[in-house]
Amino acid sequence: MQLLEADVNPTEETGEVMKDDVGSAEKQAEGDLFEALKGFGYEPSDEQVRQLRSAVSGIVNVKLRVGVFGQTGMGKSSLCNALFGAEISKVGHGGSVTRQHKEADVDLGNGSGITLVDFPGLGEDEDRDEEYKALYRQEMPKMDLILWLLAVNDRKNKDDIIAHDEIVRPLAKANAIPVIFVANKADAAHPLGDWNLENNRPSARQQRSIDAAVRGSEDENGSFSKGFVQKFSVDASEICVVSVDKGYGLVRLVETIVRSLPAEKKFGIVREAKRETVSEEAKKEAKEGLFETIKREVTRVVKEALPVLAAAAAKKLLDYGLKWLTKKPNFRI
Ligand SMILES: Nc1nc2c(ncn2[C@@H]2O[C@H](COP(=O)(O)OP(=O)(O)OP(=O)(O)O)[C@@H](O)[C@H]2O)c(=O)[nH]1
Ligand SMILES: [Mg+2]
Repeated sequence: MQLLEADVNPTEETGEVMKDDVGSAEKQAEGDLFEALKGFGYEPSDEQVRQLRSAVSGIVNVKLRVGVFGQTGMGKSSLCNALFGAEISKVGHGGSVTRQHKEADVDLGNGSGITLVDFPGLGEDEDRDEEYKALYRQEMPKMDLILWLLAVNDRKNKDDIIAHDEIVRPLAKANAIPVIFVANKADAAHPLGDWNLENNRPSARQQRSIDAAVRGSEDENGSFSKGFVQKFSVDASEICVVSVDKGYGLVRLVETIVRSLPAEKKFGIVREAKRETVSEEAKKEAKEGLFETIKREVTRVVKEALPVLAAAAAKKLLDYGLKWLTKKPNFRI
């Protein structure tokens, strides 16, 4: 029988083979992969087994580092809580709580999980700006993703623009790190108290203020005030409007994050994000990313493997239910 690559659809629903031994996820994955290869009549050599083992370990133990930038009070801590259920640092009640860069791990065992890194904003304490810039230069290139917190009701972005133009944009570009702007506090957009409670979204009037903050606005004399799009020279599609308080826009934010990450990292976010923030679309994209990654690794190690064999092995592996990758009981993508 000839297998065509087009026949292998990674997102097709398949039979469920759930295995309960969450702790030995890596062993399980390995076993499944070898079994899958053997199933197609391929017997990997000892060296290939060793390399596949290390490839599987890399995939299973993917651990993302997420850098969270933003001025004090923009909602960095609140967002991390809302997305990952993790304390990056204490949520502030007036004044700055984040005095230095902090790390918080959401670790689900086996060294997997996510590391959230809190970067203090410039301008908070001018004596420390140079110190903070040095910290950005040193730590930022280690990140897999940058989330940049802004607030739609705060258009004084001078210090953020400096940090972005001088340091973050060039380093992000050089290291291919996606930067996603999160325009928070949609519920606090003008006019205050106008939130559409019925549909949990901004009212039409608030939406106009939000659009002005994001895309810029012209006053009656024709003078233009820049929005985030012009200030940070980004496309409006790279800006996610949210209200962490209201749980608004988080699903779209997770979709945007997943879309922006390379194939091998997409799954790391979907696995760690709270379930209510992960859409079917995000899961599908993460699963496809996983499929591509396994296929790529099998092809790299088993050089003589035909693409159809690699694809079939990857598909077979995904068929096992992915429990070894999710490490969350009852979690399915
Ligand atoms: N109205 C409104 N307030 C919010 C929202 N998200 C966060 N806040 C409030 O903004 C304040 C600051 O939030 P934090 O999450 O502590 O902000 P932070 O960026 O971590 O601040 P630092 O730790 O000081 O750098 C808190 O009082 C939050 O409750 C939101 O979506 N809407
Ligand atoms: Mg904080």
